[in-house]
Amino acid sequence: MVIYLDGEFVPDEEAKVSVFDHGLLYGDGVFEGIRAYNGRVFRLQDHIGRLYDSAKVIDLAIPLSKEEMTEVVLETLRRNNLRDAYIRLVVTRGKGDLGIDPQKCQAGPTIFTIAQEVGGMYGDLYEKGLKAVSVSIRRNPAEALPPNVKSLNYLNNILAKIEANYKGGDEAIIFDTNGYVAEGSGDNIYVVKNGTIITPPTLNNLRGITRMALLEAARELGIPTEERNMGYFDLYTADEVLVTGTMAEVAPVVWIDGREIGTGKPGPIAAQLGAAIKTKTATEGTEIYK
Ligand code: PXG
Repeated sequence: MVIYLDGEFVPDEEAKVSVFDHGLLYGDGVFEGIRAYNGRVFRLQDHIGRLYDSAKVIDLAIPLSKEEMTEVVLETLRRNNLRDAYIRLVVTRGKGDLGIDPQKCQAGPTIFTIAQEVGGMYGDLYEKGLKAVSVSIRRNPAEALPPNVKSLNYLNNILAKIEANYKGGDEAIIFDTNGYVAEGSGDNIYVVKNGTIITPPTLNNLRGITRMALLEAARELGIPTEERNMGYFDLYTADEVLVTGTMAEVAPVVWIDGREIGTGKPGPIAAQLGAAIKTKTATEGTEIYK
């Protein structure tokens, strides 16, 4: 496997980052998780845009242009001969000292890209449906660390996942500090009620690229969409619940906190949207080999 690291392509065993890197010491950095299907990178410009937005918010100046960063992603795929892959793009504050002050990171950002083959994250659960559990951990409030920043500090999500694991769930449902549904640990969440697909506005969750594609697909299929705050009442009484993400793709949820959702089986709207997203991922995107 060949890794892009700070301007060079190196074998993975040589791709090493300093123990003084603030990405490691403080989670001071940002990242993207991107997928390529059938020789095309899905919504690459949206991912690059989100990376630069995340970096802007944490006042991290990325020393590459968006065009150069796009080429880094494509070239990493080419060097590894990949057509279907998961791509991890990471930008950290770089090497500093043992203080938190980012001004000490004089060397500038560390940038690396890993591309590897990947399977479906939830295995046979796409057919059976996921069990999800509400967790007591709350999503970072926007006034502390906006969930729109895809930062290297994922402890909030990891604590939620740990709690979900202990409670026997395949995924966590995280609420915000106001009691509204926010998202899963690594995916956005939706409720289907009376034919309408409803999802929370993006103040308390990550502005998912798959979320954008799903809402687009729903509109194309004539399925009404609504963005509004929801509580656990909306979850338990839903006809269907689903989650989406670059890794998760479209996954139906059939059980939440002991309650069966709808019929207790994956529903027709989740299936329809799952198929629509599959078509989009298979046919759209930036060509890797031209
Ligand atoms: N919410 C959160 C908190 C995420 O981390 C999503 C939503 C979905 O966004 P996209 O743009 O992918 O549709 C994510 C992204 C993993 C893993 O291993 C998941 C993500 C990122 C990195 C790793 O499950 N999810």
